[in-house]
Amino acid sequence: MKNDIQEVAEGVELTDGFHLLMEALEMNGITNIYGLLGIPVTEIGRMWQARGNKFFSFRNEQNAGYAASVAGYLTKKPGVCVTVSAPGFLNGLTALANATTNCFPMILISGSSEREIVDLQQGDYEEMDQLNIARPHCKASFRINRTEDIGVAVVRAIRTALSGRPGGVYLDIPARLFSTTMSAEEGQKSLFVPVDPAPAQLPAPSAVSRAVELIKGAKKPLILLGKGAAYAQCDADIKALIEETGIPFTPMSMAKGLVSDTHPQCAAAARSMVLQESDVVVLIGARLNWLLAHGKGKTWGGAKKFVQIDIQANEIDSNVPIAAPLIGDIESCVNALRAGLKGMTKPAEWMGAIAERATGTKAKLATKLSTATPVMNYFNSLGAIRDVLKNYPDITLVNEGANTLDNARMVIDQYLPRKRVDTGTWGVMGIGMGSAVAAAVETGKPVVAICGDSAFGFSAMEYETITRYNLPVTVIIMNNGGIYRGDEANPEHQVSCMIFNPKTKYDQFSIALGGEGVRAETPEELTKALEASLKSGKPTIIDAIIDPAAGVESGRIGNLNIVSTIGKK
Ligand code: FYN
Ligand code: ADP
Ligand code: MG
Repeated sequence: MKNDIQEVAEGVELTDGFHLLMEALEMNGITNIYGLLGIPVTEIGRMWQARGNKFFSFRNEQNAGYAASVAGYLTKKPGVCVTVSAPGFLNGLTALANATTNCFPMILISGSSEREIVDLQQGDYEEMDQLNIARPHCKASFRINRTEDIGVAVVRAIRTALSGRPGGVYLDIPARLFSTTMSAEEGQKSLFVPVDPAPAQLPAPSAVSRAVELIKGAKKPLILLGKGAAYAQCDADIKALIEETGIPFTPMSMAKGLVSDTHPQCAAAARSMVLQESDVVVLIGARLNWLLAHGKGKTWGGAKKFVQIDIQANEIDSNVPIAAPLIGDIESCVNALRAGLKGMTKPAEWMGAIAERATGTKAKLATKLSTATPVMNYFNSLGAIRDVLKNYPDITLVNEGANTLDNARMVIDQYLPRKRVDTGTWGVMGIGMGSAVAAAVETGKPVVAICGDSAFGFSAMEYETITRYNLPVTVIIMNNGGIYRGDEANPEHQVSCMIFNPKTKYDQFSIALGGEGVRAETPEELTKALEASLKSGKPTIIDAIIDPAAGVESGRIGNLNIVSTIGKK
């Protein structure tokens, strides 16, 4: 980019902050940036594209940030999001915090106001002390003050995001730095690529033997796969551990498909039984947080011992005592276990009992999926979707909502690793369109997003981002006209706080934004619309009309929905 580099009288070729930042990112293999441009980062977008890279320009930074975090999860390289200062930064920060919570590697780069004005609170354009605001919400918050530090800062951000437990990093760049110049030759020398930014971490042999003994002595062992295991990209090793030991496994939501949901050892359809009855549970990249009832209580039934594989040492004992912690990277730990467990007797009887329960549950569900109703419910609509998606195992499924999420997780099988992106550790709504963009961009394959009508609303305008980039994304909106349900009565002279305008037509919304739009009122219409959309590869919204009375308050986590103890006054 010779044009952008100024020549000065002395004849020293100069570079500036913009160029050094872009070169540092390129040198480290970053080709896609997700973001939203404006003062002071606008130039980055144009120049990044002119250099032959991709800049995906969003309508709200939160969604660009979700896209970057999902790119990080899918590729094991930090996803990069660029925003303007103050409000843009704050929007992006939500996604950075979500990335950190989910252990997704991501770097948020925001332009900021000048230090001398911010620090004296003199009132700059979009003034905000971004560096300190970001700090508690990510793994590290760095500011670059000198052009010669851009290279080291980018490397530090990458290593921090990727090493140990992955997560988010904030990189603060005061506006003036972007145009500050230095010698191009010196600048070039300041850039580098980190050696081994996510090093293997081997478990101690004594820790391995402890875990091996515990597993060998189990009568009813269980392997629980989390999204950390999916992220680790050692899919074949995990499958081998499962098959060599004959231990049943059950996946957490985003680990579905890491080993196929249709694998004979998959215990997902006997979930409550295996959590309760197992005696030794091997957690692989899954935390005993709220999603697992903190490892205790009636979900977990009688006494049991845990083996926990995690890279983060202080995750151990965070909720219940862990009998055999295995600290290290998942690939090394899984292979160490495989070596120690070679020739182990397979728990055939236990596996048989689970298979029997799973067959029964699946048969029960099958009846629900095929029941004809005047208006679609969650089961017959999702059943229709499931039957189509069976033929497209390599699409990425994005899923958000309450009932939509819980029922789709139960009904729709995943066959391949990292093909399901959902609301994650926080159970956050609004990840839909950002995740869909990233999944389409990073995998180069089609995406189907199944969203509740409420959940879709959080990122709906990014549907224009999808049509603008002509991404092969089908959005199925499970339209029941409200949050949880769409049939709540209006209080006198008011509109209920739980419902939406029943005249909303999401298929028309799609057409208005340059996509295809189809309304589906029956499972047959839904099947036809989804098949056509996957065939066409065009951005499409299918407005799936669901019975307003079909939903359940808070889906399957109604127990978390606090209600007044004294009732209505
Ligand atoms: C699973 N199941 C099946 C199958 N797979 N039945 C038949 N066939 C198949 N293939 C059964 C399984 O045995 C369970 O029944 C039930 O379906 C649900 O399975 P799931 O989803 O694995 O288990 P559960 O208990 O719902 O999981 C707990 C959870 C999960 C907390 C991990 O609910 C979750 O990830 N929730 C996120 C919720 C969220 O973020 N919501 C946002 C809400 S927003 P049983 O064995 O009978 O239990 C604001 O409201
Ligand atoms: P889920 O929600 O699917 O249960 P979590 O996000 O709770 O999964 O847990 C993921 C866990 O995986 C985190 O504790 C994280 O430290 C761990 N983890 C992520 N990547 C690796 C890795 N490569 N090796 C070991 N542990 C990892
Ligand atoms: Mg709804």
